Amino acid sequence: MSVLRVEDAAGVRTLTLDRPEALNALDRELKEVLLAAIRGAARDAHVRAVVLTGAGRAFCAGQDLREREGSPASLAEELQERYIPLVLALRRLEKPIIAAVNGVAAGAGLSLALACDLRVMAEGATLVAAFGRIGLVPDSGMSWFLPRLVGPARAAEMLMLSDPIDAARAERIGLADRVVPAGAAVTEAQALAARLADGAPLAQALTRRALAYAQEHDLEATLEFETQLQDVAGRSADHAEGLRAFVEKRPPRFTGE
Ligand code: T3D
Repeated sequence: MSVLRVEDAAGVRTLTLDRPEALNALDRELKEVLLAAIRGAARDAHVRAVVLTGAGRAFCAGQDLREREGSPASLAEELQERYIPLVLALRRLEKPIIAAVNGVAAGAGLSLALACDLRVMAEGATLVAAFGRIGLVPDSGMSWFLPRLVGPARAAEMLMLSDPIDAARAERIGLADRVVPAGAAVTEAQALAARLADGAPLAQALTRRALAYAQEHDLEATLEFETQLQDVAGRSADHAEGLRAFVEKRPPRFTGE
């Protein structure tokens, strides 16, 4: 039985972390299977958007602490070999990805949710930094994502206290894009992903690239980068189709070319 469920519908691939008995904690197998699945989604032209979620009552409780306890493996090695490739694969995926935070997201599980473009959160779900509680520092990109989303003071509070953030607060401070009733996070995320899957794939990929670039460059460099990307998008068949559809007053049919 796999620790990851993969389901496709209408251009949306849903990846479900499936170790509910351990709150979908990330053991070595799950990290490796998830990385392969993200790379598979990147290669598959039928996949136009991705939803990441967890089975049972949790999204993901981070590193599997039972696997870690008593293990002689170095944490740095685990990060370099498994967590960093996972976070970079999520960020470099040229397709929109939505985290359906159906339940608690803790430690590296929260990092995975933050690496996604959008987060749909269920009422009753919580976000917990968790690292400090077990004498660790933030990893898997948490100290990069969190201050960019909520500002440095709130990030410091979350990382230093590790208090659970409920869905209402998560929405207020910009960690959740939508809050939905318990049990509805996956269907809401899939509906949102289906809308994204109808968009122009090349434009979405380039938009993701533009946002990532802008996080690290000044306005002048970003204006130049946007111009280069627009040059590419402006030559695409999808842009021509978008213009035709506008003039003909009909919905566009984008192909990704
Ligand atoms: O180590 C490296 O390689 C470096 C990378 C580190 C990255 C990290 O993610 S470090 C942070 C690791 N995660 C945590 O510290 C979170 C640990 N879990 C919790 O704090 C709590 O479980 C939660 C706040 C997530 C949820 O609390 P609650 O009360 O809803 O559930 P629970 O009763 O604590 O857990 C339910 C079961 O899941 C329980 O198993 P049992 O007793 O029913 O057999 C518990 O042991 C298991 N579980 C929860 N989290 C983990 C886990 N099992 C393994 N690993 C976990 N992370």
